[in-house]
Amino acid sequence: MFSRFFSRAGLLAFPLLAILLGGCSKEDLTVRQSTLDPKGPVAQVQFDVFMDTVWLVVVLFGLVGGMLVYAVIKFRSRPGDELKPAIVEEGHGNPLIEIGLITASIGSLVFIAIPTLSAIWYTDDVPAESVPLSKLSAWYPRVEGARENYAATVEEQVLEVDVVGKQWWFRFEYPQLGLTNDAKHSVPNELVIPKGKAIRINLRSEDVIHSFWVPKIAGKVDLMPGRKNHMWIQADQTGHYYGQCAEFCGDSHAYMLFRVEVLEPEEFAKWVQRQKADAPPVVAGSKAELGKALFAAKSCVMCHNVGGHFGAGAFGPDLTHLASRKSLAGAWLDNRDPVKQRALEKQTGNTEDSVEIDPATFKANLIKWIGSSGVAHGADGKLTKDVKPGNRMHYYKMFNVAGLRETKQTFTDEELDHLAEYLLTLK
Ligand code: HEC
Ligand SMILES: [Cu+2]
Repeated sequence: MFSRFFSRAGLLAFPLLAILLGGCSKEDLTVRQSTLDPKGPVAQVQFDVFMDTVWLVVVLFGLVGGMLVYAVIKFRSRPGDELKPAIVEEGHGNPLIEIGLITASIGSLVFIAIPTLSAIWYTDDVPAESVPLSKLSAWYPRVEGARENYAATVEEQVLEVDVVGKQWWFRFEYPQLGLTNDAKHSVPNELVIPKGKAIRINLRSEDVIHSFWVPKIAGKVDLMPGRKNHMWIQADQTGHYYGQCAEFCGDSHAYMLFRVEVLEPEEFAKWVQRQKADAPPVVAGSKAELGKALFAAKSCVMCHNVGGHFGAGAFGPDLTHLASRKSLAGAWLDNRDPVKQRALEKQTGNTEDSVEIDPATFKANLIKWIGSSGVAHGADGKLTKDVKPGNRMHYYKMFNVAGLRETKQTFTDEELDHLAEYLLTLK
């Protein structure tokens, strides 16, 4: 009875497998976060090591599987076997085969070890041969007296980016270019880099262990509290790339994403200038002006910096240029029109192509994010669902008049609307 059950289950397994494998279409192999579609030298080297291993394993599988099939056929039971003695003569093995197998195993290990070790050395730090073309003086002219200038002492260095992991978002700083958290010019969630240049990445964490991973460009190295790690990256195609924290780091780990925007070097220089600009003043009498007042009244200022408007907050992401970013809240919410974006990716077959930000989607995301404190808000009074469980904006414990309390805020629909209108002016 059981065997019949299993044979039926076996029959069922085939269509199930077919459905599962249906997910592996060619189109889906070039998805946004695919290590099989390298777009830079580090990812390429990592892909090559992977393929070396795959081919070796294919050969081993063929050899071992072939032997097995051969043995099964050659030594299958035949009529008359029952007359033969049940116990065959004991043997002591074949020394030639044993030595051969040991040598082949060592050979396979060495075959994998050589590319693996050389890849580990290659990916550790910017290789000397990449420095001449990538050092700052080679592509980012030093303009005496300009605000976006860098110090003469670093012109022989490649661009460095400090990546700081926080529960649950990434902060990027460019110390050589003056874009740092201390200078109130840090860049959250979207790393911007110039195309074709090797960049040194310094990794650290302000809380628990995280991991930096942009599958098409490079990965993964951990961000550790109390320890500095480093790696290097280079992207050889412009576009919008998708990254992810790759080390479990708590409740919202799965929502801790980030993006990488790869620009032509001239565009990158312009972007640096824009990052240093203050937010524009709000128009008098506008909804944005009401939103700005709410931003101060609702304690947003305690955690967020808005250059030129408010300057105290450093705990949460810098919002000075929020409205210029394609994603929100650790890149979990996308500020583009999802239908248009998907259509573009289908049309060009390239997930790095990106449509522009869609203001309506952006606004809806802002309202969803700010209002999602898990407490009642708005006219219907229903509990809202958390966009990111346990996130440090809605569940951060801080002192207020009543003692150590979680900062749960309630908002009316109108207040959310005004806050969103204000934030959308922060280009
Ligand atoms: C206790 C500190 C804290 C307070 C107060 C706070 N935030 Fe935040 N905010 C954060 C943190 C931390 C994040 C990042 C959360 C994440 O992505 O996991 C964040 C994220 C955001 C983001 C998304 C930023 C981005 O680049 O993706 C916006 C927008 C935002 N907050 C607006 C507000 C507004 C508006 C208020 C006031 C109603 C507010 N915040 C109050 C800490 C705070
Ligand atoms: Cu993480």
